[in-house]
Amino acid sequence: KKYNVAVVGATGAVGQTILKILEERNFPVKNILPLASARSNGNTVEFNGEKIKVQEAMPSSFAGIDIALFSAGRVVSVELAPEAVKRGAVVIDNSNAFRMDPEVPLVVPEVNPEHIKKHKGIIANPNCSTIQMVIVLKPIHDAARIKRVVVSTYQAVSGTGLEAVEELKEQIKAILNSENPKNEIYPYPIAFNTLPHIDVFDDTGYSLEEWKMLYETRKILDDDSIGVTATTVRVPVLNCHSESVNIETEKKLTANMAREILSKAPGIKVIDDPQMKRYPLPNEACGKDEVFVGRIREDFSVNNGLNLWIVADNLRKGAALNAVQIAECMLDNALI
Ligand code: A2P
Ligand code: 11C
Repeated sequence: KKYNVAVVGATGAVGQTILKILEERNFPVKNILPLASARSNGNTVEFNGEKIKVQEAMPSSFAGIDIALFSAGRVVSVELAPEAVKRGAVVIDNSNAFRMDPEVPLVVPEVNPEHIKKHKGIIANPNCSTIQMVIVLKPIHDAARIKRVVVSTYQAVSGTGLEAVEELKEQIKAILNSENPKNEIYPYPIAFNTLPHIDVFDDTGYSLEEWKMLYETRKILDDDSIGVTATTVRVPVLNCHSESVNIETEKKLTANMAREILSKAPGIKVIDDPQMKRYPLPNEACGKDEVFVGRIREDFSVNNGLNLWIVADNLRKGAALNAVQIAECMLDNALI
C-alpha cells in the first residue's frame, strides 16, 4: 500500500530534509504534496528526481492526505494540524505546539514507540536537543535509574532555519572582510561568538529551550522523578548539535559499564577513544542517522555520576528522520 504524504514547510531546512529522507528510505509514497507559505508560490522542490510545485498550505490542502509531516513552526501547526486531522490525515508535528498536550504522544521511536498507539490524530516530534539526549538517557535509566541530569548544549544554527544558516555565512564573510556583521535572526552576531540564548526567556531566567529539555524528557521517559537542568547555547556551527551531559544515577555504573550498555542500544554509535583523539564531532555527524556518544567517564565528584558528550544531526535525527521513523512505526503497527 502507498500513501498520500503532505510536507508542510517543504521549502525549509527540516522540510527539505524530510523529502530527502522519505526518498532515501523508500517510504511508500503515492503522491507527495509540498506545502509552504504564499511566498513560495511558483517554487518547486525535487522529489525522486521530479520537480514538484510547492502549494500554499491551507485547510483544503489536506483533502485525501494520509500523512502530514509539519515543520513550518508553531503558528502554522496550531492553525492547520487540526484541519488536517479533520480531513482524515495523521499529523506528525515537529513544532512545540502540541508536545506537552496530554492527549498527544511525544515520541522517539527507539525510546517510547508504545506511546504512538494512544494517538488521536496528532503525534508530536520532540525538540532536537531533547531527542539526541533521551536516546542516550533511556538505556542508562533502564540500567541504573537516573536521578538528575545537568546538560549544556552547543547548538548549530540550522536549528533556527535556513535564514540563520545564511546569516552565519554572511557574517563570517563580512568579518573576514573587516566589515561589520549584520544580524537579523539572532540578537547579536553568531559568527565567532556564542549566545547563551535559545528560544524565549521567562521570568524564571530560563529559556523555553531549557524547559523543553526537562518537560519533554520526563514525558518521553514516562518518569516525572527525573531532574533535568539545562543551559542551551547557540554556537557558530552550521549543522549538528553537541551536548555535554552529566548524569547522576541511583545505581553505580562505571564508565566501562556505560560504554557497554550504550554500544548495544538502538540508534547510538559510541566513538570513545580519547588517546587516539576519537570523540564525536559535528562535522562527522552531519548527514548521519545515529546519535554519537563519547568522552564517557565517571564523575568523581559524586557517588554515582557519569559525564558524556553527545552529537547528532539536528535536522535528521533531531527532526526529519525522527518524524519519518514515527510514520514508519505507525505503518508497521497498522496505525494508519
Ligand atoms: P516559505 O519558504 O514559503 O516561507 P525554515 O525553518 O528553514 O526557516 O523554514 C520554515 C518553513 O516554514 C518554510 O518552508 C516556510 O515556507 C514555512 N512557512 C512559514 N510560514 C508559513 C505559513 N504561514 N504557512 C505555511 N508554511 C509556512
Ligand atoms: C534550535 N531546538 O536548535 C531549536 C529548534 O521547539 O521545535 C527547534 C525548536 C522547537 O534552535
